[in-house]
Amino acid sequence: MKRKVLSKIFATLTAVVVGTSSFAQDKPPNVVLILMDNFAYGELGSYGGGVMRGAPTPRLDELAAEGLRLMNFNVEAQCTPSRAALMTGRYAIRSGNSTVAMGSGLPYGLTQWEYTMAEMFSDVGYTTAMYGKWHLGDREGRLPTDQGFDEWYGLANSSNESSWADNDRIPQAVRDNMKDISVLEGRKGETSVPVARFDLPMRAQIDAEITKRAVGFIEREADSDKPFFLFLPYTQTHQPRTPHPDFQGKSGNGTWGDLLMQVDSYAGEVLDALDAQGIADNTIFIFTSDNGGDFFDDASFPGPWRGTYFTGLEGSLRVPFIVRWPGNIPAGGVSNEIVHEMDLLPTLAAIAGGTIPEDRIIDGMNQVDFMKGATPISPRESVIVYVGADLFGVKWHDWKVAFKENDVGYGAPVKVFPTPVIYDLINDPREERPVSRALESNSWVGGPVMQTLNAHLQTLVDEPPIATGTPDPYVPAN
Ligand SMILES: [Ca+2]
Ligand SMILES: [Ca+2]
Repeated sequence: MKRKVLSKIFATLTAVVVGTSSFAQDKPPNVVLILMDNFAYGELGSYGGGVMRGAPTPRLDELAAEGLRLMNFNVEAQCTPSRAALMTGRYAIRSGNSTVAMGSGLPYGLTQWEYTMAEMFSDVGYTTAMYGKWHLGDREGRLPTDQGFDEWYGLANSSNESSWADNDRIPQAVRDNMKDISVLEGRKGETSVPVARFDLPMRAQIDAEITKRAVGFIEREADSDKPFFLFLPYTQTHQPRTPHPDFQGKSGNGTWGDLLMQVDSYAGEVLDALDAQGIADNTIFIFTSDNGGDFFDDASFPGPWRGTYFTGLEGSLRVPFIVRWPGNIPAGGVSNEIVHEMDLLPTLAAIAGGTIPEDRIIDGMNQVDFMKGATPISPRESVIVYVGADLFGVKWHDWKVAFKENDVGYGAPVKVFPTPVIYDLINDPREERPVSRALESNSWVGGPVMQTLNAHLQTLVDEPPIATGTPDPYVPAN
């Protein structure tokens, strides 16, 4: 490791001596994007959790101190929609991914027509890899290597399938009709192949393997003349929650504390690999989550907010977001400005020199100036709140207008408000007081919110969403 750092310094010196600009300055930054699964807003120490949630999170707290920490970073409410929005820079309803797939047999995920973050990076010369949970399609043509990744390892679907592997209540006729539940591996242009049976013991192991592969990738790519995009959608802390044997029982506070230790430790291993290769300064490092916490009773702390994933509440939509880019993003920043995961595509494209398509609606906004501290204001004023294909409300600045509400993401009925309610997210962060002073003196909020919503609804008329289950090749009608 030391020798590599020295050789890098020597190469830089040589470049300066011979009068060319140094290689490190010319190369666009690498990007490491950690996407946790069902990891709620309040879990990290830097978000009010850590020891209070059973284990300190020193590595990720240090990362927050070195970078920018957002308090109003928004995502979609479920796994597949969130990943679709992240990858495409578009609300998930546009790509036919408004809900998680329920095994209908139709193809789900992204049509090849969608332009993903990985394709953007690939088109400007990045090496791209994904290790982890995809959940954007589970058949040939829909896997990560069909959408811009040079290689991948992990799960096509979600982690709950690990509990089906040895489930003796599944009738043989049903099992015969099920796909094998496997961990897959693949390279661009090749068929992905099963490399492990995805059962509960493997469930406990897979995030360690993801980390090992991430470290190996960084070691392999550090000296390349190409920058890299490394996407790490970890599989914990989605249910079933199973710490690796290395962490089982280590926190003394139960499964959640053990997992929190594991999450922080694995992120630390990836950070250490960047340091060891001497490339941390030229790497944008992002840590975030696909949606809020689980609805099962043994996990999920949304911090000051209320609700689980699969709801339209802030506890579903706001997740931790830390971005570090030394020398470019001021250290120690904290902001309550609205940013959405869809913004990452245009933001990272602007940094990497990529372009985003102009033949379709892109909802993401370029946040480079905001993240670099050139302005304290995010260009984003609003978020349309969907749960599935259902419109639940609109966030606009510090307000939310809700048309529908469910208190828990599963097994709870949806309340439909005959007249939309206004939540004041500054004074009522838990969204518990729909009839409050906010209604009396701030019903003006309805104006800008309804205008925002109408503009959004018009885009769905102008460019009809791709129907769920649409096969490839998809070609837009207009
Ligand atoms: Ca999720
Ligand atoms: Ca594509």
